[in-house]
Amino acid sequence: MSNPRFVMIGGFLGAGKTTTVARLARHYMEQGLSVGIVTNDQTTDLVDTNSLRAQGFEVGEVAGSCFCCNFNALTSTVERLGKAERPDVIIAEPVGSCTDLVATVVRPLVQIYEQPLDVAPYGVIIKPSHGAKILRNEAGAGFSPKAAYIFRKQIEEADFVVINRIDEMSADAVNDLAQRLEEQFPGRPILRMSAKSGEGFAAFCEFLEQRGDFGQRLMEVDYDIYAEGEAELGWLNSQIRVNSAQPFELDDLLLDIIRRLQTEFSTISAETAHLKTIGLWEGFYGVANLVSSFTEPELSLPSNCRVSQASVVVNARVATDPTQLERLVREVVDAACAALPAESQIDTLQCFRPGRPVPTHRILQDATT
Ligand SMILES: Nc1nc2c(ncn2[C@@H]2O[C@H](COP(=O)(O)OP(=O)(O)O)[C@@H](O)[C@H]2O)c(=O)[nH]1
Ligand SMILES: [Mg+2]
Repeated sequence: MSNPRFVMIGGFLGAGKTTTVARLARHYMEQGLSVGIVTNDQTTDLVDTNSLRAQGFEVGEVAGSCFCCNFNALTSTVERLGKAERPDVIIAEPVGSCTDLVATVVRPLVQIYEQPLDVAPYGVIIKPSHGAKILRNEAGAGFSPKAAYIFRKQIEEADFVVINRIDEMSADAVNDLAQRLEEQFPGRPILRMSAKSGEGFAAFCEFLEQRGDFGQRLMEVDYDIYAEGEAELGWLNSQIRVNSAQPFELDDLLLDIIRRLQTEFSTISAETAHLKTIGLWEGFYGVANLVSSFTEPELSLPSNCRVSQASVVVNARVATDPTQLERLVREVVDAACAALPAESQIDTLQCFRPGRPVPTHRILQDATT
């Protein structure tokens, strides 16, 4: 039997990684392959894990630190995937604020990990609303120069780059972005895709099938800038129980929470990297997202369901102080539930700035050099 294919999909917060992971998992399963997914976050209660599980995928989660800083948690989670035997394909989604993943995850998997994996080329997905500003060197682009540094490092180490969300863009805007990528990061193949509509997805899958000299780019990373860039974001995960005497539209509540948060953050001029929420009730689920301060909230996966109870998970990555972030999320959840009217009970809430990344391994040389 051949070794499991390991596909890691990188990209900044809100770029479209989870949407791509779900589409890719479905694509492999339609070919009769078994698939296991590994999600990752700085803490527990991750919307992505809930959403991918609700969609019926087998998901292992590394929570509490990123793949790079807890490499052994990644490999032990990979080993727990699959029932009787290892899955044919393992798809991994790292934390969106991580970089240096080739040195800290890809090479250690190839060179140190004792269970052989067939590691696919590493693709990095770009959210145009975020990437275009940074690549145009616009003032104030990408939260801060340090966060923009992380975005640039993500592209620098990629085997290939994917411009996502082309369904929303003019051909000129896509070409402009591609040209800037080519000029600033020469030599990386650039794909154009909509993870949502599926346009360009076949070419993406084809690229992932390639074998060759991937994961070879040597990259300097200033861990001080990287750590400070990550720490500029307030990070919040929370799980809430909602109960109402009268049935309510679950999707309306999810969108209302996101809309109210967007308003609060814009009032205090705090830039949003990604807000996401999932509502779950007896096999039904809905997901709402906001991927920047300058776009509209959207219902990414509608539940189309009226409920009187739900479990709601909220994840926020916003350039603001964690104390303020926690206060605003608590107020917004209260207000959105009171408006139904429904009672809300926050069961868990973690809010912090990500700590300095300290990778378990950092291999700067390819095995062949
Ligand atoms: N219009 C459009 N929206 C997308 C596309 N890919 C992802 N999204 C939306 O962008 C938001 C963030 O996507 P997600 O996959 O969670 O990003 P991640 O943070 O990188 O995992 C969700 O609302 C998705 O529905 C796309 O190709 N086009
Ligand atoms: Mg995700």
